[in-house]
Amino acid sequence: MTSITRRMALVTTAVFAGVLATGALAEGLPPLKQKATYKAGFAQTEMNNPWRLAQTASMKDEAAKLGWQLVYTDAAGSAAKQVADVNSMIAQGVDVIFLSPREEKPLIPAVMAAKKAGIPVFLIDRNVDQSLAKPGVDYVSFIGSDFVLEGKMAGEWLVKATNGKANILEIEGSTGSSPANDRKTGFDGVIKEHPDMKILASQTGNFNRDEGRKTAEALLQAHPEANVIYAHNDEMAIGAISAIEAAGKKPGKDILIVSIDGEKDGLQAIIDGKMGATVECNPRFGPAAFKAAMDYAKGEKIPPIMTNKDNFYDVSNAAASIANSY
Ligand code: GYE
Repeated sequence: MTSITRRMALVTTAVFAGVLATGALAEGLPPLKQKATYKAGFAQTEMNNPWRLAQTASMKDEAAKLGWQLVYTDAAGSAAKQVADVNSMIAQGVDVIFLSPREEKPLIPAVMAAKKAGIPVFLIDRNVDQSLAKPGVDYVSFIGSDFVLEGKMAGEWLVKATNGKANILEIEGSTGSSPANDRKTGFDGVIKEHPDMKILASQTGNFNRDEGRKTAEALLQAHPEANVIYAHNDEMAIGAISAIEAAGKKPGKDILIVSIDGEKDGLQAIIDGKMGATVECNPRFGPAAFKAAMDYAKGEKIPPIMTNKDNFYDVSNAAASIANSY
């Protein structure tokens, strides 16, 4: 190394260290200054189920605990409204945005607009299409569950519970959302490896109890040979239980049910023998989300993907876990 290149290397290191100190990382992520308190935005997708209520409560509680101002919006199930909500947060000059993108593609412009406005974004719980907006580049990080793994765990439980023989109806989450896409990928991948397990039909129930009930009702009528329902969340599984009972069949006996979330009603259905198992998906994001933002402001390197560890519930632990559920 000549003395000039050595000096250039030193300068580069110093500049890099300087950038880190203000909280911006490589590749053009907006910085976050270290301050005593912040104005943060939280753009929620909808508030129509216990999972969402628990998530919002966790975010609001953590903001209050830290003394941060929270600009909270509820997109009421509309991706277009959620884009407008993020744009309004940008206009209000929030320091940082926590976003649960309702769907993978329609929220890309919102992520890009925040980046352009110099506001760091943390995606919590749901992701966007990572070929169009990249963690660590366009947004700081995705914090949430591994949805492919959740689907895989549900599938593996079902293989054991049915000895690899099943006629399955799949009730999908909201179309275009990352948990619906990935929970399908993970589950269907396991089922494909078992020639005596068939997915007879797969249709959305929009992560919603009543829509799940209606979808289950239609699918049960069309496929009387079905003996399993895999629902992408507990709310739709509970809806499916009503549909099964209305059809004069016994949930948990005539039709086995497996789902995802671990909400109180889901665990109760396991205790009651109506549901076989549910994979946990933890909605309590507050502590991890706000800590990630503060670490980012300190200049710490934030992993582009931070995966929550999820539990698994069946008859062996549902009763012991219900008190801590939501
Ligand atoms: O499973 C469901 C909710 O995005 C992971 O959305 C979340 C899912 C959760 O409405 O109940």
